[in-house]
Amino acid sequence: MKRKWWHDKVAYQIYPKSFLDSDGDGIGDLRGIISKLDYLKDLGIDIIWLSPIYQSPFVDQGYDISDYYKIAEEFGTMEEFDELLAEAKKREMFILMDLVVNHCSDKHEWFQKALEDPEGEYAQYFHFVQGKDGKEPSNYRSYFGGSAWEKVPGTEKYYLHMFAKEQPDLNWENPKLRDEIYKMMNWWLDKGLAGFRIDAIINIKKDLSFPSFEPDGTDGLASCVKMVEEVQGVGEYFEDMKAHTYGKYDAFTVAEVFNMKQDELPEFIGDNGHFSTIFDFSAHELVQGSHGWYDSRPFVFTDWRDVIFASQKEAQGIGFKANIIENHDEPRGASRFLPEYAQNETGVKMLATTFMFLYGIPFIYQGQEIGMTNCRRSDISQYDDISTKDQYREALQAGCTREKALECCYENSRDNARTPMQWNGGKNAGFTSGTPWLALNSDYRKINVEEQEKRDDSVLSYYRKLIALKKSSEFKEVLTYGRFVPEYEDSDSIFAYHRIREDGGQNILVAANYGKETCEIPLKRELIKVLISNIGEEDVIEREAKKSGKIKLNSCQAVALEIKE
Ligand code: TEU
Repeated sequence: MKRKWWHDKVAYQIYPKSFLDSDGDGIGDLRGIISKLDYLKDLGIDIIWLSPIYQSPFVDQGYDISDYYKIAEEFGTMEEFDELLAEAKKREMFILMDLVVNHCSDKHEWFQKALEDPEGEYAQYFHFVQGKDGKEPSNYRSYFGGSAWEKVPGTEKYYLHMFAKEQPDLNWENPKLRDEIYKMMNWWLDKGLAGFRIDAIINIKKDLSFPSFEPDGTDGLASCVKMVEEVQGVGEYFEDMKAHTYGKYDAFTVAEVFNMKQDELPEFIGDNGHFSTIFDFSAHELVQGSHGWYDSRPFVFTDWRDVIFASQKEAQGIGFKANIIENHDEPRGASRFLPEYAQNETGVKMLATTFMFLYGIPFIYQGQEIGMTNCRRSDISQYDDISTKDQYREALQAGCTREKALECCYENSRDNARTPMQWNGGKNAGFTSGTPWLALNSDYRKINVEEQEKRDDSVLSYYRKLIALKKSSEFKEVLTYGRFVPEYEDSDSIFAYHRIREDGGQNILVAANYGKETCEIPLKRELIKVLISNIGEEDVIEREAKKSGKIKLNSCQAVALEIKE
């Protein structure tokens, strides 16, 4: 495997709308981000991914772009963006923008022109398709519910939108459209962007015959995902895009890829893959219900461990995956992946330990570093997210009570991750001096950055230690390139693995006890050093372990040990 500049980096996702508001309009902004670069540097962050900051009507919170060359007024100006790039560069940090090119906004000039002349040039930028027998061309359900087809006014045609109807899908079959996209990408790369996080990219390839599928719900529709799963040839688009854009730069790309076909991983993230890396969603897919949030599968520790281990082994020797606990589409990991008895600082640190040393590039989502949690709402009107509203409706239609439907939102809503960042225990958690666009999680008086800055035993301090260890000159090599080897798999409460240097130089054992009871694990090799523990003093643990040849792990304890090879 070729070594790349980004292999040993730690990344952080900013959701700009909820990060920090500098001008009191209740919406986070670029100036807020600039003012926190030192905070992120101090945490140990190298790469920052900004969720979309382009001009947008915000129907899907910026994932509906109406001008790819403009910064949303809410967030600031292009001058401020340039300042952000320059300030990041000064600190040797890298900025990624979100590239959303499966679709744009219905307010984008291209779509407006297409509506004006549905037979004209710009209609070819989209999928304007003749209806069948006065109905939609096929029975696709969009990701956000309802048909994926919307009538083009004044015609018998429909346009395709796999997400909201305000997010028309772009027609990648059209070389003119592709050229426009490539021109735009290069324009941003030339500005000094380090690369892109690439949104919903597997969706760009369509089967232009748009076949209908067997309905999979009571609405008589079939998920549009079926078409994505069946269609072949998306890789040709990726190669074309890469050759015309980021392939010419030393750029970093992290793609959001669901529904990859079997055995395609080398094509995606191998040495000459389409992308630098793709997110590992295996833990998130594990709990997904077959219909929606109301039939989500319960979280089972051993299944979770199994899918992560499988994913780690799959990537090894091929390329790097981007590891996540949460993002702006997922609930908080502190609420999802921890049993109730572990939903506290100790448990959150355990989860962080498990995550940080996995093989791959860790992506931390804003607020994860202080252990932010899911947020309870008492009525659906308190949610903003388009997908949450749809899933709530779905749950009611499937016969759930209002309480049960709300519980599903508490457990799954994308708004869980989108509540404002908790900077301090004061008014609006220091996020804004105005009215926040989305209500805060009421736990901010307890969980916030300022309080955790003061404590050496806080989640934040612990994250700093983990990252520093991962990047330390002594352990960087093993924790970046070391082989991943699962350990103690026969236990149903231990999450443990080794990272072993290929040259035999070092062996790190990471072990965490997710169970309720204390347990002891026999050390199969001689202990050299306890590198970190979320409970107790490292040197005390080390002394005891050296004496007994065992490591005692309390409930929710996690350690990283250096052992003899
Ligand atoms: O998400 C793509 C996607 O497939 C989502 O539908 C995902 O499965 C879902 O949000 C999980 O709850 C991306 C963005 O990350 C998301 O925020 C956007 O809404 C979506 O694309 C459309 O741009």
